[in-house]
Amino acid sequence: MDNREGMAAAALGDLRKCLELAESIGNLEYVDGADPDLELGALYEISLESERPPVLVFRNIKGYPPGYQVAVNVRSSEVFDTGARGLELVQNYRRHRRKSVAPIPPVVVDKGPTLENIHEGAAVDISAFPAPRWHQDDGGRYIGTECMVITRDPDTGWVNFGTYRVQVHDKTTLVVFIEHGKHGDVIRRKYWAQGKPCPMAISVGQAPVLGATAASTPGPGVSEYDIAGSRLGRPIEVIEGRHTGLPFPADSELVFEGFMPAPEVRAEPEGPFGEWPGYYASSTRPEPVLEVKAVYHRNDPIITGAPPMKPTLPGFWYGTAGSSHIRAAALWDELEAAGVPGVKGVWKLPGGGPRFINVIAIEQMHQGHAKMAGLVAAGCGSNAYLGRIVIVVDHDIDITKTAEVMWALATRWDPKTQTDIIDGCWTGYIDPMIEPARREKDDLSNSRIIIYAVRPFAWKKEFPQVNAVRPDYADEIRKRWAGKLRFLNGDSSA
Ligand SMILES: Cc1cc2nc3c(=O)[nH]c(=O)nc-3n(C[C@H](O)[C@H](O)[C@H](O)COP(=O)(O)O)c2cc1C
Ligand SMILES: [Mn+2]
Repeated sequence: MDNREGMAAAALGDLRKCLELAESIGNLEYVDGADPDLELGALYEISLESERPPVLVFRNIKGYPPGYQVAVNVRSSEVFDTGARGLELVQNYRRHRRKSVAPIPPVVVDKGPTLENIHEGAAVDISAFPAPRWHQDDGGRYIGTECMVITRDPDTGWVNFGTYRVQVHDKTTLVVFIEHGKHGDVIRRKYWAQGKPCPMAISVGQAPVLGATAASTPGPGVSEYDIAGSRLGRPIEVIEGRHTGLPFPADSELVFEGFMPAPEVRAEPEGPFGEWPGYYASSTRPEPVLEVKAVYHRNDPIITGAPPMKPTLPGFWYGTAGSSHIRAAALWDELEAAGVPGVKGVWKLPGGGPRFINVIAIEQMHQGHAKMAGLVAAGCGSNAYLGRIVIVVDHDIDITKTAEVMWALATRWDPKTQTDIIDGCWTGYIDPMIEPARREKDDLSNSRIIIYAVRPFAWKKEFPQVNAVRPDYADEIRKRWAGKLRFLNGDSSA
């Protein structure tokens, strides 16, 4: 176990080390000669039919230098597998988050492998790097999926980074899709309000810890660099870009640096792009662009990829882009921070990806307790964007089993009296339920249902008993009959 934790820690802070370790345990497969136009993406999608696919490293990519690579399934690699599953895994993520209470800010260095190659001015050529067209109906090639889009708040100096998809437009232009209200959006608007373009740096290959923090939602003013540093227990080394002064990781594989003018000045079509809800909902819109002034890259750069796939794919729900366990951990923390007592578990039901279907198990302590949990879950920071359903259940329900949750709905929920519907909540273009006329007007909001599938507190004591063998008696019986009955073989409770 110690060994595994050592391996995970080493892999977290260094992409190349991570790939080396994955290969050493037989969890990495090289794919030679794939076409970045659809073939690479199809192989990735098929790999997600397994809950724990191997890391795939595409090299000798058709049309590119042999050493230029694309790596997928990195953060879901077995190198990070401590054996924990279900709520235990969610609890592990919560412990990681708690470690991050003391921030460790990054340190600026002036050397690093990212500086091995620098192209500026006429030498800038984005098309030199393999950018896959991931899905059949995508409108272009996406170089940024598991990436970090770095900006600095002009008022406070706060450095934020987030994962937002990045499409190749031409040799010097990238189109970036940031949903309204995300930190990168809030920050860029401040520059535009001053009549300036927003300075921006985008890393498209970096340590797994940075991909993980880029997709997480620490509050405004909190730098993801500080969180990543404390996850590692050491500061992230950064280099300040020549044109913007923005800090990017000194060991980034490939960084684009430049400026993003206001959309009134310049916007280019973005999308369509296959999205994690399982559709092409955001279609094509004009979006702001990054005009690239400098490209920095390591020799033989490795681009990390995590394009979204339909959330019914086991490997997607479990893995990098799905982040379901990580988002469940964030929601659990926020429920407790908001003062909700008795939370026994938080889960994201498969099919809803990391956001749509939230299940919370509570040990009911007083009347209104379930409502308290449901209302916080429907609106708190990590869960506010693109939610749909919150289900509160009693703690005897095993929320990691969909049938158990459905059973709670079937038997403890009176739809008329145990439901809240709330309108006007935060959603985005990728929500397939925004009707075309509203989408056109950028009128983006959706509604939420909160289902209280709990024994009504007022008559909880009179609620019919559950028809199931008591767990302690079941254990006793298993032991008594162990080895005497074939159907008990393989049972682990001996
Ligand atoms: C693989 C992946 C792709 C993502 N793509 C986008 C995107 O294109 N646009 C977006 O607004 N959010 C996207 N997200 C979600 C954001 O990364 C997430 O909301 C994050 O909290 C944003 O950082 P921020 O809170 O600093 O704004 C993506 C997440 C992942 C894991
Ligand atoms: Mn942020």
